Amino acid sequence: MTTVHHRTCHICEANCGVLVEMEGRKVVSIKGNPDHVLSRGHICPKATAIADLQDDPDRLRRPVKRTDTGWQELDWDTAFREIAQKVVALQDAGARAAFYRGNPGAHDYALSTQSGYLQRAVGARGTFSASTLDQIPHHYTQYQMYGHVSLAAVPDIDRSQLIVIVGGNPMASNGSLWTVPDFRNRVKEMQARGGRLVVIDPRNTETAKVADEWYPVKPGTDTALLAGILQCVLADGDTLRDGLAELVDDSWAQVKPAVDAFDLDTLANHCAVPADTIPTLAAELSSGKPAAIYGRMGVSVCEFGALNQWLIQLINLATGNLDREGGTMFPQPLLDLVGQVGKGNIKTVETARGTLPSVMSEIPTIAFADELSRDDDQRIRTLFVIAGNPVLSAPDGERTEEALENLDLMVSMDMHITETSRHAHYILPPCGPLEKDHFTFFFGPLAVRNFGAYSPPTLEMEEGAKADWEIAAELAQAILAEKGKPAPNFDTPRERLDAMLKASPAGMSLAEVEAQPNGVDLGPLEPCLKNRLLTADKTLHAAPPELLEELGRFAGRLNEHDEGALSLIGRRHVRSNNSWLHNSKRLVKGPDRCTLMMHPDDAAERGLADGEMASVASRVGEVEIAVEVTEDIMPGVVSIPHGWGHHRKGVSWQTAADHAGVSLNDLTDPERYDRLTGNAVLNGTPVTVAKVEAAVAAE
Ligand SMILES: Nc1nc2c(c(=O)[nH]1)N[C@H]1C(S)=C(S)[C@@H](COP(=O)(O)OP(=O)(O)OC[C@H]3O[C@@H](n4cnc5c(=O)[nH]c(N)nc54)[C@H](O)[C@@H]3O)O[C@H]1N2
Ligand SMILES: Nc1nc2c(c(=O)[nH]1)N[C@H]1C(S)=C(S)[C@@H](COP(=O)(O)OP(=O)(O)OC[C@H]3O[C@@H](n4cnc5c(=O)[nH]c(N)nc54)[C@H](O)[C@@H]3O)O[C@H]1N2
Ligand code: SF4
Ligand SMILES: [Mo]
Repeated sequence: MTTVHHRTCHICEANCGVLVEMEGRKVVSIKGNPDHVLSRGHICPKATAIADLQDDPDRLRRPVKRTDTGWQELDWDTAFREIAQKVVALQDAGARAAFYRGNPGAHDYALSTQSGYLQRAVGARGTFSASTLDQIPHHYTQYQMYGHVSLAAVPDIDRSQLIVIVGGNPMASNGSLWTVPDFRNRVKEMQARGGRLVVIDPRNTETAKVADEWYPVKPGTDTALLAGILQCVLADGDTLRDGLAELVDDSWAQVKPAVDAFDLDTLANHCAVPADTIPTLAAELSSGKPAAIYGRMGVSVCEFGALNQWLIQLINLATGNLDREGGTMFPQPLLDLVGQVGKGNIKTVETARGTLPSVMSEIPTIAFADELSRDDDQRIRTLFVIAGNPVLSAPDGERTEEALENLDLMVSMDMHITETSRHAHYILPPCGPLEKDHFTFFFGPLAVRNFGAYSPPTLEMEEGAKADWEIAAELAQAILAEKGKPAPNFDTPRERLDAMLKASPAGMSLAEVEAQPNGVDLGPLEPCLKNRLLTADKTLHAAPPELLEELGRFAGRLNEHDEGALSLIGRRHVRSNNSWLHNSKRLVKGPDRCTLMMHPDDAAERGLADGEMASVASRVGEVEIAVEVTEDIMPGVVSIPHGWGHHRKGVSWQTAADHAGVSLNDLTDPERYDRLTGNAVLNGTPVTVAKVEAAVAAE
């Protein structure tokens, strides 16, 4: 007898509804849920791999401790007690403690509601996280313009007639800071009503291939394109449409002169797009039909990430598309996170690298290895890594690995012995993915409809297993007990969720939400900016001084070129997820995906043929990798996917190790970062590429 369970897939931001068919504890099938209010039956190949994660024979089931003779299993109480004793002894010795939080934590509402307890018990100051390798420029810009780090405007694709995607690849990523499951069909529907998709990307991506137009752009130069589009949009005057004009502050008057200072040909030259592209895109975006411009990783993880996100907001504003049906709008989800968490902050932090920006109390991860290896009393000696793999995800992985060896105590919450957790003293593994519940916590505020969905655990917890949140809460209690302090009253995640749901405008209880297993649909997005602005004076801050100044700094870069070097960018694939799905046989099957994509002209110049080995070198490292010669990448640019490099000794994911690949981040350079936000620069790394001569290789 099989039973069918409704769930939300927890792997990526699309939050698809799935139907999991079970026979006892065996997964019979995982299918898209056609009745799900947001995903309408869509899933991608990663959803079926949830079964592989659940049943992964390499997954840790009990806490382990690193000893001279290898990893030793412990029971939970012993693990918690030993860790608590060490944490407190280090605290008493005045040792600095820190956290690194990885991406999967953002997909676990329960852990998100509890990990603060653990961080306070450990006394960790500030946090490193995957966010400063990712989306911090968005938070910075949203805070500056709208008054809250999480107040995001997303393209209303279901009613749009034109979407311009700059540096995003939703056909592979399934959308980011834009929860848009079933992207492919939503694009088809837009095209069927006469709408168009335009993609600006150095690579002819999976998204570019379903688009109506693709414009290659030189990595790291989009600011020129965006400033040019804005200049053209404002050429006939900067009058804002009714409804927006009254929301925008006086600084708007400074925008037009700032962008008029640029020469359009110089801008076009800088980003290497054909000269007429800029005015054409500007005209289309301001034609009056509902349209949106959206930018993601390609324009975030670069030197002018915040500047780019600001210009994107300004283009949507200037063309009248902000807060308009079919343009970009601010979701009003079932759980109103924006209304219930603080506005965030923009500060600075002192590090071994000097003063760096600190957005949302983050310490930029570009400084992670430095803070672990500094030689004063501020060196980090206690480190907790929660669902993260910074050895593969942060710039200069080899240096990160060396730095992790300096720690007095490292604890990883992870279900695998990974490139990172193999350096830990203790690894605390969570239960399987089907044993936990799920809520669309951070993604309702980014979704293309006003929505939310809760799913209960599909399976009962295996004997002796714990969810991430329980590990965090119980370890926090053990530390407090070790200090002789009373344990505070912890709300369970479900209690917190219920309270937050009831306090939201929709006002539903968790029980009511749970009664709708296909998700709760509150309808399409609606204009609402007037009531949402959270700046002190409740206006939209069009031209914050820091961003205007940054535009000036960019102007000084206009004629700089890295002579001779190739520009290295990353890429994502629909069957990978950052570093951690390579242990699923069904996801890694087929030809090797960790290749160096290179344009035929660049390959010919170096005597490289398809499949031959090349050595790729940057300022920080060198890797050897097979070349994939393809017209799908523009000349002068090469690409390696990130999240590979599983050849490191002692990892537990055997299938991943058999498909090791190389780590892109052994080449990326932590010296490169966004000056406004501290976010890492992960694309546009200058590299040289040379053929690996067989004779040399054999020596
Ligand atoms: N060059 C380059 N580097 C990049 C990027 C890029 O585009 N280019 N992208 C960046 C981005 S956007 C991100 S978000 C980061 C990601 O960076 P990280 O979050 O540091 O890395 P992940 O690969 O997501 O690793 C997640 C880890 O969590 C574990 N894990 C998975 N699920 C769970 C769970 O439920 N509980 C626990 N406790 N552990 C779990 C996995 O085994 C894995 O070890 O990488 C960044 N790095
Ligand atoms: N299948 C899959 N899905 C994922 C993930 C995954 O690893 N695999 N990761 C998840 C995570 S953590 C995130 S943050 C999202 C990311 O979601 P996206 O941002 O949509 O995904 P990326 O593939 O990083 O897309 C960035 C695009 O920018 C391009 N690019 C690089 N440099 C430049 C540049 O200078 N200018 C321009 N215009 N383009 C540039 C790249 O070629 C690439 O196509 O995806 C999420 N979803
Ligand atoms: S698109 Fe994302 S949420 Fe949807 S099935 Fe794939 S991994 Fe899961
Ligand atoms: Mo990410």
